[in-house]
Amino acid sequence: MNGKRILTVQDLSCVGQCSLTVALPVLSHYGVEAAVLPTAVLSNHTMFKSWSYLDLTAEIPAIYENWKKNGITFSGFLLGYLGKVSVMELCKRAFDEFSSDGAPVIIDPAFGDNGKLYGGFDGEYVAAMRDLLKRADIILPNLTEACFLLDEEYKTQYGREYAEDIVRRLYALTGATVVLTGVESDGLIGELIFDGRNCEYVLSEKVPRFSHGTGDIFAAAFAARYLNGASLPEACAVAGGLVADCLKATAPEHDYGVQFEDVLFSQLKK
Ligand code: PXL
Repeated sequence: MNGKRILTVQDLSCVGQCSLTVALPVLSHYGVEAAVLPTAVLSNHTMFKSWSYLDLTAEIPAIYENWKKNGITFSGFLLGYLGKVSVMELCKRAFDEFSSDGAPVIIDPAFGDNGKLYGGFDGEYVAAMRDLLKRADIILPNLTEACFLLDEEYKTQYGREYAEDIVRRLYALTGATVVLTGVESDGLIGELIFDGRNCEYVLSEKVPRFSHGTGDIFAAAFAARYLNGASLPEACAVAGGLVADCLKATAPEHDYGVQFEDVLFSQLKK
């Protein structure tokens, strides 16, 4: 173990195989110590018919006060579903106060999919996220989030020119390296990386299935591999491969997340 400790900031959905319930096992499995800042506790994620929501913003200053007293710092940050604008301001404080040298800030905007915002989010949330992303080193939007961030029309049919224009504009907006996820090209699916100089695609076979939580799995595996020294394309390939394997392993009738557990377990046995 090389001693990397990442702080992941996202909600705890008690049921739903998303956010912290996937980030924790995946980060650990791929070799980094996972520390958490839970932003909210939900009964289940917001793709279910109903959900309860306990906002934890009020607790965060006390958590920070004690991290300060205990001299705690982090070698990286991974932000996912934050839930409230108030949490975003506190995230900026965390970057200022708890970064060890060179700690990358990786942000998945995690506010929408399939052309729509998740339940409970609106234009104000998107605007605040636009601002927060300026603090990131790497951002991991899907195409839906990219379009909301850029006020761009969401398309399901597009060419490489459209995707490359999107990543260039996101880079101009945020100054962060852009890893656009769920990009489809030539019948394949994967990521388009833009680091301010070159566009690079990391594509593989498309598993013909959609599921919630795949973005969270991708982000956790990507962040862990990147923090442990993988290049951006290598981290994308590992994370994208994991998502594909999880989709394949998920029973057809299982409709709220991916059954990633057997996939991780079988990797351990190798
Ligand atoms: O997987 C993204 C996500 C995370 N957390 C909550 C969600 C969702 C997607 O719907 O509702 C609470």
